[in-house]
Amino acid sequence: MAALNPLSVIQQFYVRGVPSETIPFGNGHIHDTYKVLNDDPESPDYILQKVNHEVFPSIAEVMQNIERVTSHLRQKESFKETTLRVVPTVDEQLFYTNGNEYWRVFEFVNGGRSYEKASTPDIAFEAARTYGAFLAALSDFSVDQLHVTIPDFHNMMFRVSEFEKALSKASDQRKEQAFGQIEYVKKVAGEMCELYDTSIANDLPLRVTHGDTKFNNVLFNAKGGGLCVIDLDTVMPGYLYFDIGDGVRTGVVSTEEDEVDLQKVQVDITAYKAYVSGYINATKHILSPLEYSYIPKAGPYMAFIMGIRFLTDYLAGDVYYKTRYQEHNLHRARCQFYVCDLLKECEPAIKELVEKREDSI
Ligand code: ADP
Ligand code: GN1
Ligand code: MG
Repeated sequence: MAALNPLSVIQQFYVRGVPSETIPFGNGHIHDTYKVLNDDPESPDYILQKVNHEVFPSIAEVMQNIERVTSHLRQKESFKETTLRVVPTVDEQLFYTNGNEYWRVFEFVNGGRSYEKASTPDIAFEAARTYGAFLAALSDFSVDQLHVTIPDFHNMMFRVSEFEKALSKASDQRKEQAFGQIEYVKKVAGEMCELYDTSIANDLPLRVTHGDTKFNNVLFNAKGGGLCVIDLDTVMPGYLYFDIGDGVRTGVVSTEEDEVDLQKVQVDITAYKAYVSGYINATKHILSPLEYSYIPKAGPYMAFIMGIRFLTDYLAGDVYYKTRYQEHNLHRARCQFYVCDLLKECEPAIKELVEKREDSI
């Protein structure tokens, strides 16, 4: 079946004005994203996405979750104007499919821009405050209303077992290339699984989490204020430390997540503290003492889980993430394991910060 043309797909949606051009947009690893320009200045631009059906087996469930969560948020005064808006199809569906491709449209958040990382501590604070406010605003939304769009997404035991499966089937060449990273997993996986285990054993509250709080999934306004949280495909029941950790590993580190020159990879501890402070600022009215105690380990946990996912994909032959070259997933894994170690070194400083904050409430 021939691939659909984005400009013809947009006609399937209930859009206003005169959509005239589609431009590939953003740095996502999963979907194909386009900005749709509108020739009518009175009508909005749009975001059009060809959704990855391999990664998300049920697009209907993904879209139902997004619709439920955004409708809930819009009932709250401070989220009315700043919540992602799904544009339905002309026949009032949440997505369009020809049976082979799956497409959806959002209103473009005007004036919204994303950052790959925190350029200043204020930006770190704001991103975290925005994600924290999102989580807090969903604390009165029952997790039972959500479909689990990717089961066991941040379950470390599951990720380790997927890694072991991929390792047992990997080519000798890929195993040799990844020798150092495989050894790293063998060394660190135990303590990471234990952390996940204790969250279950300790009954850490299951919350409605975003699930993919990469720094670039928050849009900012021109003054550097957090505006809107995007990329809601993985809003699922989860632990709060998943959301804090993903923001930390992407936002307060000096390089992209796939940096090859590890000497360039550094943690900005001031931005790190600002990130944690911003998150606590927005969530302190709902945080339990036990949740506070997991915050210092959130960054290392999420860096490790991303590292093991990238490594698993490398060993499996690059079947999940978009890659630009053959060793891309390996370089991502290598960088994330390095970040994991750097973030572990920061644990005492973050623990001290968290304990002080907790005392002051
Ligand atoms: P992926 O899951 O592939 O990361 P995203 O949904 O995060 O896809 O979209 C990719 C990029 O497109 C984002 O990083 C952001 O820059 C931009 N984007 C997505 N949705 C919007 C929106 N509603 N308004 C403005 N920009 C958006
Ligand atoms: C993917 O879609 P994007 O690029 O925001 C992935 C995340 C990873 C991230 C790593 C559904 O996120 O879990 O953290 O890449 N999303 C999915 O960059 O797997
Ligand atoms: Mg994204």
